[in-house]
Amino acid sequence: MVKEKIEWYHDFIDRKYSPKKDDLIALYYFDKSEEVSVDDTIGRLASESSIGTWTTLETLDNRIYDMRGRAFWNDEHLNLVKIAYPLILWEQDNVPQLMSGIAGNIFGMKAIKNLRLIDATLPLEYIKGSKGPYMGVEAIQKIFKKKEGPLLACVPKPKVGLTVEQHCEIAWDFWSAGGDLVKDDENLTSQSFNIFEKRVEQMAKTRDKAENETGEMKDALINVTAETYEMENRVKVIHDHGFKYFMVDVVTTGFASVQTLRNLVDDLDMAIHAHRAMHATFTKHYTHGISMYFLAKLMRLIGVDNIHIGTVVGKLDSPKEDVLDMRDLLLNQEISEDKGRRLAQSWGNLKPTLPVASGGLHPGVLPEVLTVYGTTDMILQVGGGIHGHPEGTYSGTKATVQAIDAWREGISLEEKAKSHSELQKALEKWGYLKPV
Ligand code: CAP
Ligand code: MG
Repeated sequence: MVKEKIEWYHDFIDRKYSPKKDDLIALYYFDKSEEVSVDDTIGRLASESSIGTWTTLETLDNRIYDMRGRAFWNDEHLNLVKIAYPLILWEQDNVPQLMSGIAGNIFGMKAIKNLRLIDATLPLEYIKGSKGPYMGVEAIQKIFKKKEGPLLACVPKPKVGLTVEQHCEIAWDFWSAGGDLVKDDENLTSQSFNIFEKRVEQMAKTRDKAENETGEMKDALINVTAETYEMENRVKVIHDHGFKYFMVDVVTTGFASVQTLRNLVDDLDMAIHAHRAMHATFTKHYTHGISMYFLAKLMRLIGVDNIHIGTVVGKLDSPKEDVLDMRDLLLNQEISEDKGRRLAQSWGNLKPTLPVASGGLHPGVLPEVLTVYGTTDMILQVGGGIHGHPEGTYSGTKATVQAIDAWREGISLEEKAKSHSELQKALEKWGYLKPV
């Protein structure tokens, strides 16, 4: 008796295949288990992420066979593989569905010890179905009426625990000293000590007062993170109080929620600030998980207007090359391939997303951050580095603005500090410290 073929993983390898313009191409790093070969591994990846399962099927026909993913390139030394997927596999404007394929079951396969989704080229035909940012970089002019950035944001600290009154006092000090955006912390939502609706109401009054006093436009990144219907309600509350921005924790709430919120903003004429809390659970180790780069790509695709991408010098992990790659990904329309780090990407008509540098910043490191970023199309967020100033939030904000001015004027912080006591005091406390 001839033994029937049990599995068909090698059908998913085709090194002669040249991808079509409309194929979606994913780039993975993998560590295989000892029992399988490289081809067994990449075949499994292409199979389980597209049409296959562990065995041959009597239900397969030629039409479906043609829809399979094809591992068409791999590098045995670097453990990299590229897989091409026909467009028909993917539903446009459905990021959860995309991730259930290219970042789904394959991560759990016994044959694969480690797996990292580094990037995927999303074909224009696929991108066409997505909205992209509603405002993005345009928020600088549209909301704040400024010619150029950076915008300055500040998160009241302690992270949680402040009452609405304390929160708004801090907001007042920050706004009146020259700041643009008061940001909620990622774990501040609507707790007993600081109820969401009350915060929004008081913040709106404080904003109006600050706008009158300074003649500048002020806004806030109030956190709507919650159950999805509740988030929709919260966005509407924020909108009804005249804010142009809201914030959401995009990883903890999930892709579907972010898409739902994005669908609201065209009518509300609002921008979305994406906080990435929890991303490091799957982005931090380079041999496993999903890259922050690809997460940032998905967020521009869905259409957040701002997203945190790191500081290089601050308290949270953010290697310079990663930050610069993400800056370019968010701000440019055409991205070229860099072997093993990123794939080519065209963004078509999708607007750019504003990158946000945040985490452990203070006046002494701001010029370096601005120089690394090399653009004013960005947001600087400073929390502890403002409220930890020896004279408090008002002077801390002044010192921060002075540090940014010094960078603009091309003079050193010491030079600027000679005539600006707030900056002088900030430098006395922190110097050029890079927090760990
Ligand atoms: C920064 C921050 C932000 C992080 C997020 C915090 O506060 O509010 O959430 O920057 O990280 O809670 O740590 P500080 P990332 O300014 O006081 O450090 O930007 O890397 O996503
Ligand atoms: Mg925070």
